Amino acid sequence: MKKFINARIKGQEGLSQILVEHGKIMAVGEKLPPAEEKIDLKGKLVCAPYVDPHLHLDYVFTADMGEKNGSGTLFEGIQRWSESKGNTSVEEMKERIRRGIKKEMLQGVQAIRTHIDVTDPTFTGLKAALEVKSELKDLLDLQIVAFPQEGMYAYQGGAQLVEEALKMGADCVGAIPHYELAREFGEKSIHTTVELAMKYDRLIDVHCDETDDSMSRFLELLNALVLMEGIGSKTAASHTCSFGSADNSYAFRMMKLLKKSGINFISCPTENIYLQGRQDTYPKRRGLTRVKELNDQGINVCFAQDSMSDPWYPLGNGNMMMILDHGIHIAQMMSPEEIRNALDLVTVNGAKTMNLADYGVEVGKSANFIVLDAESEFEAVCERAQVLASVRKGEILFRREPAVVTEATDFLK
Ligand code: 17E
Ligand code: FE2
Repeated sequence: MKKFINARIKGQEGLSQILVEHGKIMAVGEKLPPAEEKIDLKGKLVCAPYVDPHLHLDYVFTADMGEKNGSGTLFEGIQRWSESKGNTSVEEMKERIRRGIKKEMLQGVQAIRTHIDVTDPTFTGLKAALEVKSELKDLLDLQIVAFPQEGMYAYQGGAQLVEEALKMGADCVGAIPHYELAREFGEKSIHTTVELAMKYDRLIDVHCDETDDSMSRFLELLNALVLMEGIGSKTAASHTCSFGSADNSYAFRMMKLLKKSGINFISCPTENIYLQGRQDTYPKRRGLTRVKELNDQGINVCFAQDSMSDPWYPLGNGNMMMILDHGIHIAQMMSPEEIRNALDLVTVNGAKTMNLADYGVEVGKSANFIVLDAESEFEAVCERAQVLASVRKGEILFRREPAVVTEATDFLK
């Protein structure tokens, strides 16, 4: 038995104790029976671990691998990756994937959904990701999307490669309809995605309408199909940038249908504010989907990192608090209630999108949580609080000392 004391659990009043046995939360309360080991959390905010529901782990740290993405657009990013993706091996890929995961985990992430490019008949990325997933199974929930970066149809045999990847063990079906050579092929790829998900009983995560083109409306078809199959909650629409450019008369009608299916949304605020709007002069669009409005409707939305130094985006460090900070600014979500609930966008909402069952600081769940250097949700968000500890199945994955100011003048003490 182990007891964490002085925990300020997010959404609860006062300080709590958390009793852990065999990696599970046995009890949560003000005063619990003694345990052999006691860990003092010193009144800091405790919440369920960060979730990064959209990250391209096969691409991390490849920004310098080939020619630079001079235009800064999604499409040049795809071209640059295509030029250099043959120059790697499973071992090299595994080394980068581990490095990317380590960066995120040191920021309190314990669940990642990664898109792995399967438009590669050698399946280098998929083999590497599956091996790392199995290596880290006790430390991290890692979901793998069979993602056809160069298209299910634009790339010869792409749809077959996606199916093969599912047989090899990928958890989710991916697609990229806005990259297909004509709208009809984009639509066909959405039909194929849903068919494959039904055939192999997998989740769906589509790179959907990652463009400023307001007429890119593959979300409409994806939503309709998963609504009819009753698998909306197992489906995620990633990016959906064009929905931020769509006319209200269209968007308002869609909102009702999106709510009905229970589909999940993943927005990548730093990535899409950087990649989109590139063909605009001024006014320049923000490129994000309608995060605030979707959230207001009770539709599940979460934020993700997407990239760490790849041909699409040169920065990215796995710090979900930074993603959250950008996201709530770009989406204009700063009412007192929105700030109070902001952490949900990088925690529970991501977990819901990933269909994680064992998640949350609750009795019966695995003792997985993080400790933030703050005493309230407001302080955490306002100060971009650091993660002081990450606990997995009751074991400390790391602790971090808060930064200390030295040699302060009297006024600054
Ligand atoms: N590939 C893609 O299609 N879109 C992205 N945002 C990234 C990779 C990072
Ligand atoms: Fe992506």
